[in-house]
Amino acid sequence: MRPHRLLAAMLTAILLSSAIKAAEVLVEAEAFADFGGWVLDPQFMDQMGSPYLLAHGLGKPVANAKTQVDFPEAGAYHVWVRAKDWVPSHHPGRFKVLVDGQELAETFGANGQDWSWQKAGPVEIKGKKVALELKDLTGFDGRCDAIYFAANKDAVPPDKPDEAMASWRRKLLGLPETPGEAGQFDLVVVGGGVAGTCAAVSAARLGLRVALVQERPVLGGNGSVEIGIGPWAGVPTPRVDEITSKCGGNQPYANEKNLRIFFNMHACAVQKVGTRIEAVIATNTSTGQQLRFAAPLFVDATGDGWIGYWAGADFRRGRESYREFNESLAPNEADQRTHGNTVTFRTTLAKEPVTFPEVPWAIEVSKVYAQMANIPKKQRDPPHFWEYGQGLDVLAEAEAIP
Ligand SMILES: Cc1cc2nc3c(=O)[nH]c(=O)nc-3n(C[C@H](O)[C@H](O)[C@H](O)COP(=O)(O)OP(=O)(O)OC[C@H]3O[C@@H](n4cnc5c(N)ncnc54)[C@H](O)[C@@H]3O)c2cc1C
Ligand SMILES: [Ca+2]
Repeated sequence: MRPHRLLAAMLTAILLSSAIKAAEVLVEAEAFADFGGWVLDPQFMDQMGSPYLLAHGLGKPVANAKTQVDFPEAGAYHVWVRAKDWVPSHHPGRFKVLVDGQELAETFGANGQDWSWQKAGPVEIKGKKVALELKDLTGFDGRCDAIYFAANKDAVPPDKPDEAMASWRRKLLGLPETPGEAGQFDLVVVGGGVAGTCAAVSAARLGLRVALVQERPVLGGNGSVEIGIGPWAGVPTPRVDEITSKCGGNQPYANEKNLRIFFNMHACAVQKVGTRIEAVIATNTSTGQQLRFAAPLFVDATGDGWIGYWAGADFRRGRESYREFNESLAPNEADQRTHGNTVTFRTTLAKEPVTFPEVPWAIEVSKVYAQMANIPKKQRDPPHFWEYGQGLDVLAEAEAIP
């Protein structure tokens, strides 16, 4: 063999071996083909970095989530699972991972940490098609973000939910760094609650080409079938009712020729020229695919002012001092407090006594509910919900407000 051919062959061998060494596979839990009894939760992707699967079984372990994944090579891989131990004192959200039917020895959601990668394995991957399963052990809200397999034993997945982690995910998932173009619109409405839906439908009927970007699979926001707090004005609102009455399904407004609804798309950033918003970037909550929505006009109907915030608009939150607007009921000093979240629950009367699982980590309802004792009886709502989280940041700490 001539020297340069030998060199080329050696180089190829080195490159091949490093390619095999570097073999790595990222599986997003939200991309599982069959969620079983787990549910997709994309609510906190801006805070913790990605949608995840949640095992919400009210104390009964939910059915396994299952999928099949293509591997580049058979061989030994080190496994990492990103999970959250949501009550470190009790580890209620524990789960297992099965690789080709074999349960890994490690238990996840029990390492005493917030969102973190937990190392497991190594595992021997025998073929190029690998079956994965998430097995819930408790029915108490186990959370799995992703599973990472690396042939290189020194590979460590990024822990901080920042742009570097997002870019690492895109690379491993084979997604482009630059978002695809969603199309050109006259108006982009972000958020498909009552406000966004009414704005989008009205604008489309007035002749604008409208994109409605909604992170959930249905419209309606707080008033949707998912939450159930419909709009109520105390006076008839037939035009709003006509629009919101269609919010339940996933194919509403098929006949509005100027309106395109993009479901399961979570807006996550804006692009600006000077002080003007040029486009909104949104991420698909199952595939991670990103789209760019360009328009001369945008409506921020996210309910929390996210688009304005990302664009750098002035904002304020919390309560101002009574001195600012001369309001007698406002506090002496300004603070960061906001309205908490409402926890709604439904009860039915059983015919005979029923057992209730032990939940030693739960907040005692009687204590919290007792806070309402100061409110005159007539003004109290019926006892089917209470509010929690007033002392917390309802955006940054939303996951701590179950
Ligand atoms: C407990 C409770 C009781 C209430 N009672 C009443 C009442 O009796 N009468 C009444 O009129 N009002 C009531 N309201 C208020 C009413 O629900 C809200 O004012 C109304 O829902 C606000 O509508 P919205 O469209 O602005 O926001 P939302 O309903 O919050 O909708 C925002 C939508 O935007 C989506 N979204 C958010 N961020 C993004 C993003 N980054 N990308 C894509 N989509 C995004 C959300 O998923 C949501 O679907 C109540 C609210 C609560 C919480
Ligand atoms: Ca994920």
